Amino acid sequence: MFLAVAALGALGVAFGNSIQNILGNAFGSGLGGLLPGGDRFRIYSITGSYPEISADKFRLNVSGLVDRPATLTMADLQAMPKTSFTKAFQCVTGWRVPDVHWEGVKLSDILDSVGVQPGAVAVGFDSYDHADSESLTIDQAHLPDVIVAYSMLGAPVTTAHGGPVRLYVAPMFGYKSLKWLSGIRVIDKVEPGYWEQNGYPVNGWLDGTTGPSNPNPELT
Ligand SMILES: Nc1nc2c(c(=O)[nH]1)N[C@H]1C(S)=C(S)[C@@H](COP(=O)(O)O)O[C@H]1N2
Ligand SMILES: [Mo]
Repeated sequence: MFLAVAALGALGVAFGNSIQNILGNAFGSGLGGLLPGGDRFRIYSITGSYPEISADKFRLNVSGLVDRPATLTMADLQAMPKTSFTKAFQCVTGWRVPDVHWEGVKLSDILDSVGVQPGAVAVGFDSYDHADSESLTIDQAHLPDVIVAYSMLGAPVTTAHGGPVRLYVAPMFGYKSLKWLSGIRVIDKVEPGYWEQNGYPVNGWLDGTTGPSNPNPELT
């Protein structure tokens, strides 16, 4: 198990080094269809290991430019209105898993519950891995298919997939869907995360456009 995880970690580092090539290939080849080995998840961890957080110990810190900072437990999340839908998961490198069932809480419901203050421009996300991070503009964060997910594939999100809780940003490539979510910070500017610092677009829309607003709402 340790070796397998370490090997995956090395893969992640290799991706980081040649990320421009991968991007070029993925965008140049019509994303998906032509690439080998479709329809299954690859497990990514840039650290080469998984943070093990039990559902009991899990806490989600919501802070920054909000009226009521909060520390949410799993029970708190499950008590909030549940959103569920079936949508594909697509990595920018070409693999794609269709018809994944997702359950969780809309990020916008969490933001509404804490009260976003004037001056908020973006939302930053932290991971229990202390390595990856992400952010979205405040408009992107309010899209109805951007969720804080506690279930995927019909079961609680596994540790490998970023459980107990991961982000799922349906209209964007997989790298935006931060695993092992530990914190949500309402902030005054977009903060490019690990994958963006290595060359992926900050606005990771599935159709490859790179502007801040959703070019193609019906695509997802
Ligand atoms: N914390 C963390 N989140 C992450 C990653 C990662 O390495 N670490 N990889 C991203 C990338 S590039 C993809 S495609 C998906 C992969 O999700 P999976 O490992 O559940 O297949 O997770 C995203 N979220
Ligand atoms: Mo990815």
